[in-house]
Amino acid sequence: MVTAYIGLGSNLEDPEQQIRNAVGALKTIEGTVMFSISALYYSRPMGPQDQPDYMNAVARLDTSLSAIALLDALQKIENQAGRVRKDNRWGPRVLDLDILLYDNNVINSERLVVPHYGLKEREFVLIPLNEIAPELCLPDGDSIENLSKNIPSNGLKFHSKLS
Ligand code: A4P
Ligand code: MG
Repeated sequence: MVTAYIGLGSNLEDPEQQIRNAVGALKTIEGTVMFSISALYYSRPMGPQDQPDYMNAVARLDTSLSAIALLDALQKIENQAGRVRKDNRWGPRVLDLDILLYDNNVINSERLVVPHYGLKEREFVLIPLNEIAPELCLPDGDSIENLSKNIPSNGLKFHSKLS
């Protein structure tokens, strides 16, 4: 089994419900168990500002799937939530599921870059990740606890517990 961390985000069509539904769907991925889930956080949009605030959370999954098979499963869940991929970078979305970490693996393929390229700069990833895995280190040795301590909170707000 491999430990993977997944970033969940939504800012359209009842984001809280979208994240709750996605958590339910993550639990049904074959060969996978959800070990833990952070609280739900409100965050200011990164990227274009003319879009609603986001809800974000981070889940820890233990999985026997390869990284690509896990990505396929996540994209299926995004599609089932009605996600339509548009060209506007960082635009609003019903559901975004990103693989943040896949054990200590470094992956640089056409479809998959792990650790996720924005992990170290995003308070809405680091703070929920630190909530569930403060002891975690990235493949380059950086500690999640240090990264999350040093990131400006940018208005990130606890919303509610998910579990
Ligand atoms: N891909 C490569 N690596 C990964 C990975 N580690 N996990 C590829 C998931 N997918 C990965 O993704 C585009 C392609 O990235 C996929 O087909 C996959 O093969 P996408 O989900 O279709 O597009 P995207 O998410 O719009 O692109 P991008 O650039 O990854 O967006 P981001 O960086 O995820 O940003 N503000 C707040 N507050 N909270 C948010 O959650 N999210 C975004 C999206 C913008 N602003 C936000 C938030
Ligand atoms: Mg994405």
